[in-house]
Amino acid sequence: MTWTLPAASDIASSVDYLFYAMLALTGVVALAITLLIIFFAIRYRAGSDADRSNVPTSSRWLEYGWTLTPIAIFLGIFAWAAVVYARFYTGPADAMTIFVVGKQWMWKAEHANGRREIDELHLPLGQPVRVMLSTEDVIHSFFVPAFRIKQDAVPGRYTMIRFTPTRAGTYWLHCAEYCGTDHARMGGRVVVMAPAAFAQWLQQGDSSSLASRGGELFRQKGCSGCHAANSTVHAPDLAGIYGRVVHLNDGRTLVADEAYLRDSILLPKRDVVAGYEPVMPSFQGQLDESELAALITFLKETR
Ligand code: HEC
Ligand SMILES: [Cu+2]
Repeated sequence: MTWTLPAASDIASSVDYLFYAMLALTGVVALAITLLIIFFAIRYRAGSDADRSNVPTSSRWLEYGWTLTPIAIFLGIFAWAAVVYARFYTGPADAMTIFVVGKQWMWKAEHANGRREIDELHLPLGQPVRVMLSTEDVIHSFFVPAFRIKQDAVPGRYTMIRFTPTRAGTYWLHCAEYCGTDHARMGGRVVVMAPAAFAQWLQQGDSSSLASRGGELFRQKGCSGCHAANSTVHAPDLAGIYGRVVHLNDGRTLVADEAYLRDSILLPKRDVVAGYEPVMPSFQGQLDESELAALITFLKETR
């Protein structure tokens, strides 16, 4: 039996070190203040014979000390925490992307090969993972305590969190954002399996892959009518779009990631590519989260 949670991801112990360091620091400060209060209360109680003459009215060095020391400590904690925080969002490029959708009151996950699951998330041990989060209704928060990760799913956009599971086992998955009546029951489990067992698990079910479904949608929804090389409409070539640096009409430059591709499809007027007319229609309301994930995976894989 342990009184701590297992540390089951690559970032878990760095979060723990930070947490225990802050706990120790605030504990020491609280203890010191408490002891001083008790000491002064006894020493300067009414009627004590403590020396009250020649009280100093100012001390420059004391003031420097109690101003600069906390500043140094707080900035140090800030820098430390920022380094840990950045690890949630940066990582190896070969990470496996999983689309997870929050919905009152469940988590729906979809793997690249099309395998879907609800309130369960199977992951291979040691494989870097990127979870692309979205929601069909209100804000939810994807929380796996054993991994020390928590990330909000926000309406109308993708949010992302990355980690590598480092311990096989079954761990709790919760929703950590109050999201209505059954919020407390919204959750399930994350199952971290050996890579071979995971590969076997992934093959069960006969769904077609996200990329191939996306390719079909690309034709069905009329995207190919404009974006195909032989189209009469002047539209950008989408081959190799993912990760490309895109220059926009208004002078901004950004890198095409999932969030950008999503916005390009749902809010095409927002980021108009330089040199093109804003003629692309919005597909808001015509694609559900699963279809969007399929289209985006297809676009990621077109070369
Ligand atoms: C009526 C023609 C038309 C249709 C239909 C259309 N697009 Fe577009 N698309 C454009 C044009 C023109 C642009 C460039 C201007 C802009 O950014 O809005 C563009 C831009 C994009 C971009 C950004 C490209 C870049 O280089 O950054 C993506 C991604 C995209 N479209 C995907 C799609 C998808 C997916 C569909 C189908 C769901 C689709 N488009 C349907 C005309 C179209
Ligand atoms: Cu929720």
